[in-house]
This record gives sequence, C-alpha cells and structure tokens, in this order.
Amino acid sequence: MTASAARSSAEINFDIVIVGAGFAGMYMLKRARDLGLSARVFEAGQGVGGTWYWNRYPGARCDIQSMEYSYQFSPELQQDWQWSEKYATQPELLAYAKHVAERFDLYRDMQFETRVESAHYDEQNGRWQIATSDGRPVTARYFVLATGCLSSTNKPAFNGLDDFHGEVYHTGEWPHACVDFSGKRVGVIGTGSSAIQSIPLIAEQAAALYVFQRTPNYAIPAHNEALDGELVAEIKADYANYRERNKTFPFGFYFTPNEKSALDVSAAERERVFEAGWQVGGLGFMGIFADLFNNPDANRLAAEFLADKIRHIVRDPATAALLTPATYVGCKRLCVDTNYFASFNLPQVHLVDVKAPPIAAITARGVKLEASEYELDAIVFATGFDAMTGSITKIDMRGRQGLPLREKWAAGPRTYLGLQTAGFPNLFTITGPGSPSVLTNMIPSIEQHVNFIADSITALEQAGLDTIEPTAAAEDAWVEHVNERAAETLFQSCNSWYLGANVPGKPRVCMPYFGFPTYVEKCRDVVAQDYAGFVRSHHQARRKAVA
Ligand code: NA7
Repeated sequence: MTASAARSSAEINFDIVIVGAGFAGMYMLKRARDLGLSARVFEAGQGVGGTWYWNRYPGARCDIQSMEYSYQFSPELQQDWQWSEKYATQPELLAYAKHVAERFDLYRDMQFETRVESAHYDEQNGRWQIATSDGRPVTARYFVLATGCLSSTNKPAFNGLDDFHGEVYHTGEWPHACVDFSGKRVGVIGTGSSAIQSIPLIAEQAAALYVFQRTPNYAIPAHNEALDGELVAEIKADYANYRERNKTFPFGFYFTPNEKSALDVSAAERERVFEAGWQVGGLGFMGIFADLFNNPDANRLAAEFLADKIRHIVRDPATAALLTPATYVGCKRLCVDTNYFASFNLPQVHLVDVKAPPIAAITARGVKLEASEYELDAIVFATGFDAMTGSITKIDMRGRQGLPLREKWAAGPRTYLGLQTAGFPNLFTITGPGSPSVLTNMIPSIEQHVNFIADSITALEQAGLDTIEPTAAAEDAWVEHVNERAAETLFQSCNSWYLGANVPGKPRVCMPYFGFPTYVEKCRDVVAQDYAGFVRSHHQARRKAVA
C-alpha cells in the first residue's frame, strides 16, 4: 500500500467542500448538489445565515431593501416568502436563511461548529487536503470559500483590554442571549454602520452612553416602514423583470437614475434633487447625480448638503460639528440610519472625540484617554472587520509547490475576476476581492458567482478535464484593471475598510471592483471566449507543465 493510499483510507472525500453557511455557501451547496457532486459545507457557527447569524446587535438590519436583498434562483421561493418591512431586520433575515436551508434540504450536507484550519493542494492527485477543527482529514476536488466579506472581526489591541471588569461585546460576534443595558453606563467604540444602527437602541436602555468616535460618518435616513402590500404584489407580478432591471444599475440595486452632474444644474435644482434623495433615503443617495462617486467638486456639494442636515438635527453646535465628516460622501461605505443623529440630543448620550488623543487604554473601570477616564459597565466594540481577505487568509492555504496564499497576497489580494487566484487550482472565492461584492447588493452578486463556478465546473468536466485556474498574465491584467477602476473614484481619498486601511499593517489596496454591469459583462465574455484567461487541463498534465 502506498503512503497516499494509506492516508486516503482515513480521509473523507468529497467532490466539493464549501466553507461557510451564509447565503453564498447555501446556494453553492444547492447548485453543487444539482450537478450531482458530493458536497460538504463546514461552518464555524451553530447555524446558517453568515452575517445574519453573527451580527445580532440591537438594530442590525440590511441596508438594501428586502424585495431586492433575497435569492432569485427559485421563482417559487421569491413568490412565497413575505418580507414585513422595507429593510429587513436581522431576525427576519435569519429566519429567511433557515427557511431556505429547510426548503432545499440543505442541512444534511452541512457540518456546524467546525472551522476549516488548513487547505493544501496536492498536485500529485489533484485534490485539496483539508484539515478542520474536528480533526478528521477531508479531501475535495473543488474547494470553495463562501466565507463572506465582513466576517472576520477587527478588535483593536488596546492596552489593558483584559483588565476591564465589565461586559465586553463586539457587534460582529453578538451573544445569542438577550443583552440588557438598562441602567448601565455603556461605551460604544466606533461610528461605522454597526454603531450607527445600534446607538439609537442602546441609548433607549442605557443610563449613560458614551460614543467614542475616531472618524465621523455620513448617514442617510432609511425611512423604514412596513411593506406596502400593493407594491409587493406589483413587484411579484413581474419579479424576473424587476430583478433584470436592477442588475443594470452600477451597484446591482435600483435607485432613481440621474444622468446629470451635480455641477450642471442650478443651486436651487441641486438642492431640490438632494432633498428628494434625502426624503427617499437609503444608499440610492449616491446615485442622485451621475458624478458623486468620481467628481470631488460634485461630491463636496453633497457633503455640504449632508453637513447642513446634521446641523439641523443635532441641537448642540459643537456636537454637530464633531459629527460632521470631512471626507467625501461614499468614500467610506455610506450608512443608512434610523434616528442616529437625533440620539445625540438625548441627555444620556455623550460624544467623545478619540481622534487625537486616541484611546490610550482600557482599564479595569472603563476607557482611558490621555487625560480622562470614562467609567463604564459595558463596552461595545463596533470596530468592524478585517474585510474581504480576513476570513480567507485565516486559513493556512497552500497552492502549487506549497506556496502559502498569505505569502502570495502579502502586498494585497491578487485574483482573476475575484473568483480564482493563479497557482491555486480549483479554489474559488465567492464575492472575493477583485469582484464587485460589497459595492453591490450582495445576494445577486453571490448568485452570479455561484452560477459562474457551477457552470465552469460543468464545462470543465464535459471537456474531460479536471483543473481550472487563471493564468498569471490574466490575473496581473485584472488586478491592474481593478486598480484603474478604483482610481476613477474617490475611494482612495480616505481610510476605509475597502482599502484595508482600518486594520493596522494591512496593505492599502482597493479590494472591491467598481461597476456591477461591466463586471457581469466581462464574465460573460470570458465564458464566450472559452474561459479566456483560465487554464483548463488535466491535473497530471498540468503538474508536468508547471514543473
Ligand atoms: P466599520 O464601518 O469598519 O466601522 C468601524 C468603526 O470603528 C469606525 O468608526 C472606526 O473608526 C472605528 N474604530 C476602529 N478601530 C478603532 C480604534 N482603534 N479606535 C477608535 N475607533 C476605532 O465597521 P462596521 O461594523 O460599522 O460596518 C462594516 C460594514 O458592515 C458596513 O460598512 C456595512 O457594509 C455593514 P475609523 O473610521 O477607522 O477611524
């Protein structure tokens, strides 16, 4: 018996292993099964839902409207499921994820409370050797990372963190049990989307709430409400066309388009359009003029409009000034809020500037700045995520000739289409860096990627081949193109998680690709040109060619 045969007797072999049981992992499993592949999903949590499993903080809610933020692969599912509000809450999204898992009988191929720790490509037999936290070795021909873009939490390493005597929470790892802040002194660190959603609700309970802000953020009102039955019926009567139309928008979701520059209209007209955008609310605000993402002068006008709104809502002028961002609107992901700015009019809510001086330490009693200390009963870290790459590079991944992915991506992620990386055959990333992902409505982006992966596996096997990976040249050209697209926008002008700038030491590279329709078109062209930019081969022949 050879060494590899002896080893394989202890292994569990699948055609495809998928990491993550969020919306990406669930749909990938369904498609894989439909292709007749044996599949296993490994998930660290105790259930499905991904983002909506972990982010249970008060006020957690999707910033894309629920009629759009849902699967479209099953016409029956999208007809049957009833959303209750314009923007779905975390509990409703989690209920939807569970419903999908049950409806399509997905649970039987899922293993929970299991982390994938390493995945090494075995060139000899063309399989991924996968180690998980349950200790049983697994192999797979195809290895798919459905790990999510915002799933690896970022918790700054403040001095003294372990000394704090009170409760500590992170919005992205919120407990399943109810957290009650009644009568407590609470500190929230951060003012990103998670903080902006949770602060109004925490403020309702807490005796005192201290918000530690390093950089202020723009927020547009959600104007959330119960879904109008007539509107739902109208959408459902023509759901397929509604979906197709929305995919033609730059972010893959609908907003009222405007071809005009903010600079080409009169001041009165501009004010009218900005006000209309504010009244409609939500992320569509970025589309109310054609050039807010790329023209600094146009963007400044939007920034002034939003600064006025903050001054109008927040009564104390010093607090309003501190809450007003100096960055371009949308440079950091725009937040969608309900009563965020108004919370600062409450007597128990206090804004603390921690830009300079920054938080010096966490002490036994609370949060310490250079010359002051805030005594707290609970600290909420709303400090975000090691976005887009954090959950990928956490896994010890090795490609051809043992190359570690962490080494290959040391200066920033390198992919072709955000789907594959050269030297790592049959490894796929769903909504990986280099794809539109976080700049879009995630579920259509997930479906587009899963369909691409499933179709490419089908085409590969029909051709009698068993490995697919990008060429280095195609990858280099794509990385350059992603950077060019980013350079056309204002993204590089501030420190956002799009750039990895929120995590100390992370290379500053714009990770998402700007422009959903262009991207989808590019993927279609690649397929039409017989998978241009990919090498499709048999693993033995490819091993010799690479060697
Ligand atoms: P974000 O948007 O990354 O926000 C994190 C916040 O935490 C942000 O205000 C940060 O300030 C702040 N932060 C991070 N580290 C520190 C330290 N060391 N000191 C003080 N403040 C700090 O994460 P979210 O979870 O709110 O949202 C992530 C995405 O999820 C969001 O965009 C939506 O797409 C959903 P900074 O701006 O870095 O100065």
